[in-house]
Amino acid sequence: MVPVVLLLGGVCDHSGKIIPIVPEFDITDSFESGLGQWTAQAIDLGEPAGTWSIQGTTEEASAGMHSVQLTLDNVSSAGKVWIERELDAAPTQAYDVDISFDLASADFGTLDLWTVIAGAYPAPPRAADELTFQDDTGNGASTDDGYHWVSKSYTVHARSDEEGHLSVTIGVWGTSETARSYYLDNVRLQLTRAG
Ligand SMILES: [Ca+2]
Repeated sequence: MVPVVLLLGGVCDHSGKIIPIVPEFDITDSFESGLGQWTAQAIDLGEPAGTWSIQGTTEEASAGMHSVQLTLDNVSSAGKVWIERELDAAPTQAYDVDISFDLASADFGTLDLWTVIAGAYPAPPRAADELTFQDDTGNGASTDDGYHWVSKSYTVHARSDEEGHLSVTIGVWGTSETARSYYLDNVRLQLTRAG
């Protein structure tokens, strides 16, 4: 019998028993040992380029003792910094990619917020029009009282290349000419084959 896909996220076998759909990849990273399998990337830094850094830190953490700090002196008002991880997936396979993480931001209110980057691609993005931009970096506070952790969760769709390459990015797009730092922690990537 052909399995019937249920809205609850499972399939029925011939006896009617529900078999949960298990993601092909279920990756968590709390950065307790630095960047691990993630690499640091930056583009559109201006001329001369604004300084930036991406590194492990104990200044902030939402899980454990460590997180990743993203810092950008955004002299171009267009800089983008992100961490990137390449996965070894099935060749030319479409995936639903759930990307969730905690973001510590000092951006309060509703004005002059930066923009979150979160996406998945067959080849690592190296230009602004190849990136996926999400919502803003606001921390939910109405006054300037330092960093707050915000939980972020996005679902994107991507197809791996012929060799199974699939890259995931998480970062920020600097949309104003200021210098800022953000922190990432508690990343979870879940990839499920799309039909
Ligand atoms: Ca951590």
